[in-house]
Amino acid sequence: MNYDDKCQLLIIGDSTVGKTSILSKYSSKTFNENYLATVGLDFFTKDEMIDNKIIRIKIWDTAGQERYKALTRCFFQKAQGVIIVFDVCNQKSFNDLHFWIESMNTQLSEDIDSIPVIIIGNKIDLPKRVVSKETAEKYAKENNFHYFETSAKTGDGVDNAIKEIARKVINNGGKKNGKDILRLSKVEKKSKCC
Ligand code: G3D
Ligand code: MG
Repeated sequence: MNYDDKCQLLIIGDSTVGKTSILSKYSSKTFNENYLATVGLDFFTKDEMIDNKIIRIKIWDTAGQERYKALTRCFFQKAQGVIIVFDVCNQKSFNDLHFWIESMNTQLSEDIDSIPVIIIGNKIDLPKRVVSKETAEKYAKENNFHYFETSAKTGDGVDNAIKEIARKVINNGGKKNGKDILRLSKVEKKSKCC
C-alpha cells in the first residue's frame, strides 16, 4: 500500500508496564513483525489516515533489554517521536520516568525539545491504581510533554495516544530524516554503531 508520509516512533519505559501490549492492541487490525529479534528489537507498523494523508507509523519496541536499562544509542538515534510508558498501578515505574527522560537526553542525537514526546499511564482498567491522573499530568507538564492514559487490555485511549504523537511528528515536519532503522543499521555497522 502506498503512503504519503511516514513516522518513526520508539516506545520505552520499565519492563512489564505494557509497552508491547499497547502496540499489539494498536496494530492488531493490521500487522506486526518480529523483525530484528537478533538485536532485540521488534517493530510494529500501521497505516493511519491523519489529516487526509496516509501515514505509515512504525513503532520500535524493545524486546526485554529495558529490564537492564541498557538501550543503545542506535535505538534512540532515528526517533522522530518517543512514547514513554509507566503503569499507573506501579509507583516505581512512575518514579523511573526520570531515568527514561535522562536516557533520551543523553542518547538522542538531537535536542529532546525538537521531537515530540508523550507520556502514557497504562493499565487504567485495574482497580489498584497508585499514581493519580493529576500527579502524572503535573509531572508531564513540568517536562513539557503531553500525557495520555490507556488500557492495553480494553484498548481505551490507545489509538488516540498513538495518533496524537504521529500527528505531532507530521506537523513537526518530520524533524529527522525518518530513515529506516534497519536499512541504516547496515551502513552504521561500519562505523561501529549497533
Ligand atoms: P512490557 O512490554 O512493557 O514489558 P507487556 O509489558 O506488554 O509484556 O505487559 C506485561 C503484563 O502486563 C502482561 O501480563 C500484560 O498482559 C499486562 N498488561 C499490559 N497492559 C495492560 C493493561 O492495560 N491492563 C492490564 N490489566 N494488564 C496489562 P502477563 O500476565 O501476560 O505477564
Ligand atoms: Mg515488551
